[in-house]
Amino acid sequence: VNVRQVHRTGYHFQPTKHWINDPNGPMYYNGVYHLFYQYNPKGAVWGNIVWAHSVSTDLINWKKVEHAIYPSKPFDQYGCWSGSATILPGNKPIILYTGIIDKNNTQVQNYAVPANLSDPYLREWIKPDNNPLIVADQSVNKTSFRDPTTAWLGRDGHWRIVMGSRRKDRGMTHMYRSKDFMHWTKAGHPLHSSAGTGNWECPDFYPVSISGKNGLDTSVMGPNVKHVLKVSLDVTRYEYYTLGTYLAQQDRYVPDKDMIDGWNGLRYDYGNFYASKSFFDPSKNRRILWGWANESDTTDNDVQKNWAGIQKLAKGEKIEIKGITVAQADVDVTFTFNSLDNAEPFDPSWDRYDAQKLCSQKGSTVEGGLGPFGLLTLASENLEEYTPVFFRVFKDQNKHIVLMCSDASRSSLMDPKTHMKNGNDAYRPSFAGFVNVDLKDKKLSLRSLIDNSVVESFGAGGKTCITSRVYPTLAVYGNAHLYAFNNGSETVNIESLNAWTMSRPLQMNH
Ligand code: DQQ
Repeated sequence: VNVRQVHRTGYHFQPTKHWINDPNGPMYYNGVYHLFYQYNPKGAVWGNIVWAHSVSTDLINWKKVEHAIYPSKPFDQYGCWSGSATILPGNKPIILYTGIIDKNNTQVQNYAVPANLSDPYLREWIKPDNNPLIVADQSVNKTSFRDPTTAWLGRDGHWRIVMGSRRKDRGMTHMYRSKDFMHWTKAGHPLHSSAGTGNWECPDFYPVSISGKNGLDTSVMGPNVKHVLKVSLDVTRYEYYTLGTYLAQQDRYVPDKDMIDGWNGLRYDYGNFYASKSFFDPSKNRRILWGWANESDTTDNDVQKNWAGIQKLAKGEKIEIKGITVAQADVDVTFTFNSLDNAEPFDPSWDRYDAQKLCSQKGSTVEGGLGPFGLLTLASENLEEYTPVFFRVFKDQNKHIVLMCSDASRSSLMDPKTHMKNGNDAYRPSFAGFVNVDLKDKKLSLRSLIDNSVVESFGAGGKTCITSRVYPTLAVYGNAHLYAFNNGSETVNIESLNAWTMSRPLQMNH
């Protein structure tokens, strides 16, 4: 076995070889899910970017088909960058993407359409001669003008899209409108902008229901609808989102009062997750989100183990979860505790927004009051390597603050200095987020999807998500261990714990 293959993901989407970055143009069309993605057909570093294409009927088993879009015309000869799909009336998919037209990275917006709508996989895409559709005018920074969104239809019957951009240091989404999808006019103002956030990439703008749990199609508006604007911040490589109101009359998006634009805003995922994009799946009335979990390293049918009864974890205890393949597993655990009295005080000098700093100071072995408790994933026999995912509860005047950490710093014995990524040490921070949860039922749940080099965790039913990429040397395959642990003085109970081995889909023909 090639040693590098031990870190291949089993059930997260990954091409069989070479570089992948942003998910592009995800859509559901006539019973088939399509995922396009930024891909280098020639190597394992960013470059030579094409839109690779895979299809699936269940989002688990994927089949790779021909590259959909690749540089071949003057309007994209230096690169085919990110973009989105829209299904036009008459059930006609269309892709908008960013073309790079010169060595200076000048960006234009192009479209592509399927050559044959009766091919169930839509293998071949055509880039008509009236491209590019949109070229930056004088008011637009033409090297920061990319990643068109899925279009939405206004009440006036005109389509709208936004592109990520900036004016100096102000991040913004330039908006364009069109009656026929072919002729686009720039709106007089951006849909939204925010000072000091730097360039915005991969914007995503969509409605969410405030009265139900179903996802909504992108053009839905109305009284029970709010909107989400998500952007990827080029400077920090973090994404954030706000929830707010789309003022359709003025064509402006206004974040809610308590929302924060920029680094301190809410994130879908507090770990390694970028350039995400969502789409509406009409077959299940849900909105599905794909994100890119960048490599951080250098250049049976499922067995279920159900635990009966309550397990107690006193301070310093850990119990091993056995009977499954823990290097490729889905673990769902609910912790309960009898009291919040032992929670450590939250020092007012700590930065309320810098969860990551707090986790780096208060790691899984630093004893606390209520917590740290959680899971030790991808652990080697003698704990030379492990990736702990855990909670720590603080008291702050009359409320509690819950911190969730996914600490990659002890994940691998590989020397981060000798295994450099782009000239930097391997990226192994202690990812972290605060969990906005009310602890009155004295319960915290944690679910982790462990996939050889991925640890993707959902705190409190997904209120806070953290994805880490880790590359253990000992804790691989059958040599990996999984534990539940507690290093706080307050005893915690495991109210329920379910763990499953995840199989590798039969057709990992990405
Ligand atoms: N990646 C693409 C760009 C996008 C960036 C290029 C985000 O279109 O802005 O591969 O990761």
